[in-house]
Formats: sequence, structure tokens, C-alpha cells
Amino acid sequence: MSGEAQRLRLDTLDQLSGQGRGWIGPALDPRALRVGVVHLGIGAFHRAHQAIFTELAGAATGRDDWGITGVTQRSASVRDQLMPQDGLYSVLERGPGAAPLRVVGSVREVVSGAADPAVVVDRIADPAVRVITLTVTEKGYRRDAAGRLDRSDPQIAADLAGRPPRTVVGQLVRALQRRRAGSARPVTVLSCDNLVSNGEVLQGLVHDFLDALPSAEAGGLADWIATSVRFPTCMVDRIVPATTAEDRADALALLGLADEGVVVAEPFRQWVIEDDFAADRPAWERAGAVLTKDVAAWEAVKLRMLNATHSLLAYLGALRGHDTIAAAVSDDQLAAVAEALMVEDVTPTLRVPDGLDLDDYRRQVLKRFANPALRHRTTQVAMDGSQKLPVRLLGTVRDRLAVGVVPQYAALAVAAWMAYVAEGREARGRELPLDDPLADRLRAAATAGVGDPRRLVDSLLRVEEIFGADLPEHDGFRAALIDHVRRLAAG
Ligand code: CS2
Repeated sequence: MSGEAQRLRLDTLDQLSGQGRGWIGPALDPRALRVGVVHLGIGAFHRAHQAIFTELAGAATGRDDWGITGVTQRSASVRDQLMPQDGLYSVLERGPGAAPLRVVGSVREVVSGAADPAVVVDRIADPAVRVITLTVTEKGYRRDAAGRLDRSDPQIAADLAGRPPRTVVGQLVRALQRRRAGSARPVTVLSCDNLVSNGEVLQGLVHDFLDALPSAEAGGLADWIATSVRFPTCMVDRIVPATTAEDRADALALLGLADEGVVVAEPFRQWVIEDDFAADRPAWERAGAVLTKDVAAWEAVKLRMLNATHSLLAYLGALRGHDTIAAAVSDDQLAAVAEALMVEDVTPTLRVPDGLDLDDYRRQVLKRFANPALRHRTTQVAMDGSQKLPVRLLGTVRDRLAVGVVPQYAALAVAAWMAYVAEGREARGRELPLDDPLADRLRAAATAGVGDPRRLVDSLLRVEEIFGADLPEHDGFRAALIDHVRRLAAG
């Protein structure tokens, strides 16, 4: 069907403008937009989140200088979807309160970081660009067990050796180097990934990269970065499942045009940003974002309540044969443990931000997960567990252990991940994919513990990048894990 239909493009959009039935057009004229933001990692999340905030902020303030250049990191598929559409795509909200399909025009260009690394450096160095945003997922930061830049990573080593950069930190440092030598205009780098203190983490990695360069190359750059570049922290929130063929068919029906770049999202979206910018920025607060000096409390609430519970439901749900998060949370037993994780283990560790009602937040999280229209797959959320567990669950575990309490539900979530890794199959025998940068090591560790919960827990606990040196030494935590893995294996 989509082979016959016209594609969404600037000229076809014009033909349709004014009809506005099941859809809303771009809030700003995309043709008039100039690029002011470079976004690294243009996946579905960026398109359903920052790109919309940026477009609405531009529209609210009548500014036409906040267009976006998106950079794909590994696969060039987003470039191939969006460039034939002049960067246009639509966002299809699903669930209670869903708005009409929205065509977004803020993305003006998509560059493949793998195919055109020099172009990425040029764009970031462009003096018209004042903000660089990132959603490159946890693994895109390439950190070692101590949380520093992993210099043993061959891609990092290759970037350090001076090839046109391919890693995110390499792209940033090489482009900042170029920028300093050119306009030397200040710029802000805004990480939007689910990491604790994402801005500070990224700033640390940039400095690790600089420290590893010969001093002649790094000379003066660190000082310039200290005075001219800011790395604010922010918390982002919107559930954005992977797009399916059915979603594309629905977009086609609503638009009368084929949109290969459509993204699906829940109606909810939230963005809390540390107000610390080196230069100009889009007035995101005019689009509903919160600019504040205190992001940490918001970030902890989101990562420890929402993301941790998401992971718990993903592993337990997948093991029980639930395909989607909505199906998992409609399983009464799983809903009860999700609630208990938030109430018993997480809540005592949180500092509640001003103006937030935590009980209400918890209920909203469960309601959002229950949205059946989203079809967010448990195996999608289960991806990259080695990167997600420390951020989402192990902070809670450490905080509770420090006050002498073994957090049973957080331990259950970790045990469910262990069972997921070890079993590789759900209740009905279907295979569970292990999509994780440490997959080979995890598989080897799990094989060592086959059929023996104690050995399984011990061998996985020894993966230091995940559990550090401290957690394997904690007898109470280890015993809780063994107990939960045993029960999960017994079904
Ligand atoms: C999810 C997140 O895939 C995952 O791991 O937990 O992507 C989650 O949907 C978002 O963080 C919600 O803001």
C-alpha cells in the first residue's frame, strides 16, 4: 500500500495544508527554519520528545533559528526514512487523551554519523549551533566498570588516534576542538539519556578523552571548555515504543501520505532541565518543560520509580510469556510487586521534589504502563540490562543496604534479570532475545550456573561493570537473589 501512496514531504504537505482532519501540521514553517541544534542519536525517542518541545518553543516565541540537525549513530535507517521526506515525520499518540496525529517539521537534516563523520564535526562546530542534545542510550557513553571513559574500547582508541570520530565522546571532543579554533562561540551540551547526573557524567567523559590525548592536541581545549561549554543535567520522560508496520499503516490512513518516519508515543511527556546554559537556548519552558536548578531529585524519582519498575515488569513479564508491558501490569501478581517495589524499596530512598505528590506519581506510572494501545514490548524494555540495572535498581539496593535493609523487590527485579539471561526462554518455550553489549560474557556466566541458582547468582554477580566490587560481598543481598532465582526457576 505504502508503495503506491505519495510520501510525506514539504511539497505534499502543502497540498494537504488546511484540510486538518485527523492531523495537525508543523507548528512552524519548516522551510523558514535554520538549524540551531545538533542532536546526536536521532531515534524514535528524540523525535517524540525534544524535537516536539523545540518546535513548540520556536512557535511560541516566533523564532525560526531552532531547527535541528539529527545524527544517527550506528544504523543510517532514520536518515533513509527522513531525508526523502525533507525531515518531516509524524507523531502518533496512542491511549487515553491522545491528540491528533502531529506532523513535526523541526528536524531539518539527518546525517549518518557512521557514513559522514566529518559532517558531524562540521555541524557541531557551526557557530549558528548553540545547543547539542543527545539520546545515545546508556551504552553510547562507553564507560568502564569505574564509570570512566573505557579506553580499552577499540572504537574509543580509534577516535583517540585521530580518525574522523565515530563515538559520541569522540565526536564531541573533535567538534569542540574545531569550534574553538573557529568561532570559539560558547555552546551547551545536553545529555537526555537515562543516566544518573547525565550532564556531569558526559562532562567527565569529555575530560577523560582530553586527558588521553597528547598534550599538544589537548592544549588549551580543557580551559576553553571550562569557560565556554556547559553540560546541564536533565530528566526526560515519555514512553515511545518501537514503530511497527501497523503504526505506519495507521499514519498512512490518517495523513493520506506514506510516512516511513512515524513514531508512536503515549500522550504524556515531561522534561526537567537544569538551567545552566552557555548561550542561547530554545524557550522550552514555553512548551511545558521545567527549567530548574535542582534536577537531581526529579531524576532519581523518574529512574528509580518509573524505569526500575519498567525493568521489573519487563523481565518478570517476559518470563511469564507477556508480550507487552500493558499485559504484564494487568497480571495482578506483577502489578502487586511493581507497586511494592516503589512503595517499600524505592520511596524511602527518595528526596521528593517540590510540588510532586509521590503517591500520585506512582499511580500515574502504573496507569501509563497499563496503556494497552501502546503495545510496548517487554523484550524491548529488557534490552541492555547490563547498562540499565545499575542506574535503575542498584542505587536503591545500595541505599537500602546502607541502612541495614535488604530490599526484597529490587532484589527480585535483579533476580528476574538473571533468570531472563539464564533461561533464554519464556513460560511457553518461546525464545527471549539477549540484546546487550555484554551478551557474550553474560551468556558465559549464565552457562557456568546452569541449573544451580547459587552458582548462577555468584557468576553473574561477579560481572563488575554491573555490580561493582561491593555487591557480591553482601551476604544478605546475595541470599535474597539466590532465593528469588530459585523461586523463579520453580515457576
Ligand atoms: C524504558 C524507557 O526501554 C526502556 O528501558 O524503561 O525507555 C522508558 O520508556 C522511558 O525512559 C520513559 O521515559
